[in-house]
Formats: sequence, C-alpha cells, structure tokens
Amino acid sequence: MKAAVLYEPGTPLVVEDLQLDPPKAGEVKVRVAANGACHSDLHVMTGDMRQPLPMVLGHEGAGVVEEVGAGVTSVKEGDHVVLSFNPVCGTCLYCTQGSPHLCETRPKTAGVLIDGTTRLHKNGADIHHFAFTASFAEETVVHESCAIKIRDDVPLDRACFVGCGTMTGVGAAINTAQVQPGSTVAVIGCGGVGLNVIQGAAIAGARQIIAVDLLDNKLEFAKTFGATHSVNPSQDDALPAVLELTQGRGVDYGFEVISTPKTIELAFKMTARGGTCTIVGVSPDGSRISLNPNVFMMMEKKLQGSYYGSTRPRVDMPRLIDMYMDGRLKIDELVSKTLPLEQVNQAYDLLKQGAVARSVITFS
Ligand code: COD
Ligand code: ZN
Repeated sequence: MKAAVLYEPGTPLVVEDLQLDPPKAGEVKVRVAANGACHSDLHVMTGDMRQPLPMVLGHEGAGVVEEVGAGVTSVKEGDHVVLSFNPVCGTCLYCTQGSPHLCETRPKTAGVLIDGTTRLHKNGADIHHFAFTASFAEETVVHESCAIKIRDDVPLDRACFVGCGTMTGVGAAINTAQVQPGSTVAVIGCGGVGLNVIQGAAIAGARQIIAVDLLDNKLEFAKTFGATHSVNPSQDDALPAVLELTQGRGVDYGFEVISTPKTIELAFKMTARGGTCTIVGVSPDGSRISLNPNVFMMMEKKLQGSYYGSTRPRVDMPRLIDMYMDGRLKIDELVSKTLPLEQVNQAYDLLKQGAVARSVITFS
C-alpha cells in the first residue's frame, strides 16, 4: 500500500509502497479515505517536533474498517471510523474520571503502536507511525481505541477533520476553557485549528470573538467561523488593539493556537483579570515563557493547556459529526483544496504559504 514517508527533516515526503502487517489483538486495520494536512505534521517535517524517522505522517484521518484483530468489539469490518490520535486504556484513573485524553498509560515512546512495535515496513526495515495513526497512507493499523465509529452517511473527506483540527479547536473552547455565553474571546492564530477555536467559542455563545492573525485571508476565514472582530499584528500592535476593543480590560478567554512562546505571552497579556488563557500549540523543544508571576495572584489570571480539545473521543466525535450533518458545525468551509496523496507536498507548500485554511488528501 502507498504511504507518505518522512526520511529527514527538511526534505519532502516520499510517496512509496510499504508493507503493512495485519492487526494484532486489540487492533484495527482501516482503509483510509481522507486525511487533512495539519500543521503538526509540518512541525515534524521541519524538525521542530522531533520524532523517530523514517515515519509515515498524517493524524487527521477517516476511513472504513477492513479487518479487526482478536478481541476487538467496538467496531467491525465495514464500519466508518474517525481516527483518534490518542489511544486510551479505559481503566486508569484519568479514563475512569472522564478525562481519557490524559490516559496515564499513553506510551512515552513516539513512533510505535502501544505495544512498542511498528506494523509498517519497507524491505524488512521498520517504518514508524506518527501519532498512533500514520494516516497519510492508503491503509493503517491502529489501536481499537483510536478507531471511533461514526455514522455511515457523513462524507469521510469531511469527517476526517473531527480527528484533529475540528476536535482540537472546538474542544479547546467548549471542553477545556468552557467559554461562557456572553463572554469575550481572543484567538491568536487562525489556521485550521484556530478557526475551530473560534467556531467553538461562537457555539458556546461568546458575544465578542477577536481573531488575531498575520494574514488577512485567515482573518476573512475567521469571520466565516464566527469572529466578530479581527486584528492583524503586522498592521496594528495586537495587545493595544485587543485592549481597545474590550474597554481596556482584555478578554475573558485568550487562546494561543500557533506554538511560539511570544504568542503565548501575548495571549496571556490579552487575558483580563479573572480570565483564562489556554495554550493549544506546542512550542519547539527547549522553549521557555516569561510571565510576571504576580498577576496570577493579584488578578486571578489562569494559564492552562488544552490537549486534543480535552476530548472523550467516543462521546465528542460522533456528537460533532451529528452537528455537522445538522448544519450546526462548519467543516466544508475549512476545506480550501482537495489533493491526491501524490501531491501531499503541495498541500504543505500551500499551508506554509498561508494560502489555505486546510487541504485534504483523498484516496481513491
Ligand atoms: N501572529 C499571528 N498569527 C500568526 C503568527 C503570529 N506571530 N505566526 C503564525 N500565525 C498564524 C498563521 O498565519 C496561520 O494562520 C496560523 O498562525 C497557524 O495555522 P496553521 O493552519 O498553519 O496551523 P494549524 O491550525 O494546523 O495548527 C496549529 C497548532 C497550534 C495546533 C500546531 O502548530 C501545533 O502546535 N501542533 C502541536 C500541538 C498538538 O499536538 N495538537 C494536537 C494535534 S494538531
Ligand atoms: Zn493536527
């Protein structure tokens, strides 16, 4: 089967034939139908996020179950699934108390499935899996908890975004930050994930949603997703602009959706007293932020992270799909370009240029 492999940071993905082992006990083989081009894969391609190579990238996929390993009960051959990049055990403290995204059995080793081995090979040599999904591939083998059954009538080239961008963004606003009706919000970074933070804040009923991005086309997308105001830091200093829009107070909820220490500090400064700043991006290894510690106590400001939109995959993902099918969640508006796997590098060139909200790779 064909897959997109990264051999060295800074080099293009190589689309080539690989061997895929059958699913072991507790695993599921999925024929991938579509996979979105998310910035996290780009962090691996540039070397900002270090991963063992060679590796099949892709973590925003959806497809159809082809085969199940022994003991699999939650899906069967022919089921449509979204791929979750967070395997869960279902029995640890965090799974049991309703926070499976924090599952404490999540493996520490990157690039392998949860038993520490890979199902991907080329001429006998192991190839690693990105994010337990490796879904820039015609087929993939994942842990059962990463194959989330969804309804059959949703187009898979839309459902795939629920595997990352839509879930990560909407979940950051609704699950992690718990944005309140009538509140004020600022979102720094309006790419595929940031647009979904904006969408989540709009669904939650925020009265003012300020989009911040260096690119005017992203700010236009942001309006479609529910932003009420926009600030372009290349034209206006972002902090005074946001303060001016909020009577000098700042926002109740600030979000950083880029992944740099500077924009985390900026999002925190934009956050009002009593407010909450949520970090969605992962900064390069070794990064540090610098904040005045006294504002935590004096102003009761809060700073927190959001991993995968604090998702409970089997609850939240089918729910988001229903909202999309009912016309209450925007996914079509996210898709700027549809490309075949052979053009996966073009999808990333477009992302680097800032030309797209998201591209989707589809498999025939
Ligand atoms: N000021 C304002 N806007 C900026 C700046 C800046 N200094 N720098 C970049 N931007 C804008 C860009 O113009 C772009 O619109 C946006 O920031 C980034 O968008 P994308 O589409 O390139 O990126 P996304 O939305 O696909 O991904 C953003 C993440 C923050 C999720 C990603 O970078 C990341 O950190 N991923 C790792 C975290 C993780 O694992 N998340 C779960 C899986 S994705
Ligand atoms: Zn992603």
